[in-house]
Amino acid sequence: MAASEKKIPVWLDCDPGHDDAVAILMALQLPQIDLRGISAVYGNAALHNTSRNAARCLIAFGSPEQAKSIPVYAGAEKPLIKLVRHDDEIHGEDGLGGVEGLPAADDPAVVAKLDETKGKPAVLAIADAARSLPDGERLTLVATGSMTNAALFVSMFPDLVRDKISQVVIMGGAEGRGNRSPVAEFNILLDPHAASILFDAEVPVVMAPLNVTHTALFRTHDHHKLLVPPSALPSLPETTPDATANPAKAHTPLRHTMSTLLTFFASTYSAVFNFQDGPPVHDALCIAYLARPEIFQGKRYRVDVELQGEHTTGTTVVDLWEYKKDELTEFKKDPDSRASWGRLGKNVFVLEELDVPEFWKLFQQAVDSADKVSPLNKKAS
Ligand SMILES: [Ca+2]
Repeated sequence: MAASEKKIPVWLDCDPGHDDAVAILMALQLPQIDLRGISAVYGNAALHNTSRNAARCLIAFGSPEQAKSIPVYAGAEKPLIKLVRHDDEIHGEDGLGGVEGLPAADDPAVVAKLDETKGKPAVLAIADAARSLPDGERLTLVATGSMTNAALFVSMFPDLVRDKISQVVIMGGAEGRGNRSPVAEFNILLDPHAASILFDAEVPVVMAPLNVTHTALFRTHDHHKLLVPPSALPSLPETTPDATANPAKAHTPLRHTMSTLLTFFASTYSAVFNFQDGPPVHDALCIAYLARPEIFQGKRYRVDVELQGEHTTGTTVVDLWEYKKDELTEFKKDPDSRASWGRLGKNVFVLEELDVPEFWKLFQQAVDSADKVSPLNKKAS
């Protein structure tokens, strides 16, 4: 990226979560991204866990300057209408099960980080971050948990969304498959009403669905490169013996932490979903899409969320065959207008393919960068 190119101002709304943690690391370290703030939402674990986990990841994966300047807010603790649920089975009870080396949830630095923003709702903070940008600049909102905070934000600030939000990039949904029901994906299933509100807001929404996130598997050779970067061991071959059978010692404490994070995630994905080749790092794709959109392919569709199905609540109904095209009057009028992304338009750009090796290059680049600034590495020296 040329020095003259502008970084993309980003707000990350998340529910860390192992894959959210990877997204946080990439958002902090990729040079294309200017992370302005993080908000947490209930989801993979309860809000008091996900908000602390967001602060733990910020402090561990960012530079000391980033840990100081980037705020962390606690957002919604429950869905708009449905009862709250969490996902201990995949992420452990506190949302970051099995991860070694992070600051503890009650570490004074973590507690202090959340005390800074106590009492201010996350949606107001997102609004302030958007408003604070100079004329002509817009904030990108990334949502990698349930869409509750995002739905509240677009409902409360429609003018600001039109004028100061460039797009909302989410991990969630699927074309025809599910992971927490036969056809519903977890983030949408948690709060389908919120997803529906967000999708019909007059702002471009980009969706990274299971169909594409399930291609970004953290495989053995990626694990080897994480443990020992090729720059430290130039002769490391592409295909090495099974890392899980005989793991190399991590080159740095940060790499050890990321290795334990992805190993735990691999074990639950293997146990629950029978993923044998490695866990998919769903949420990280949103950050990769912002940094390098050209490594993705996708298409704009009408997407509705099933709110009342007996077997299908939370399904993202992607109109692949354009059955609804006659109803999409705003899209027909002007497909470049903000209204064409709303209730009467093709409302979601759905990512469908990813250049997976290029994605993992971005991940390794972010880890290389984190290695230089992470306080985890300083503690050990
Ligand atoms: Ca997540």
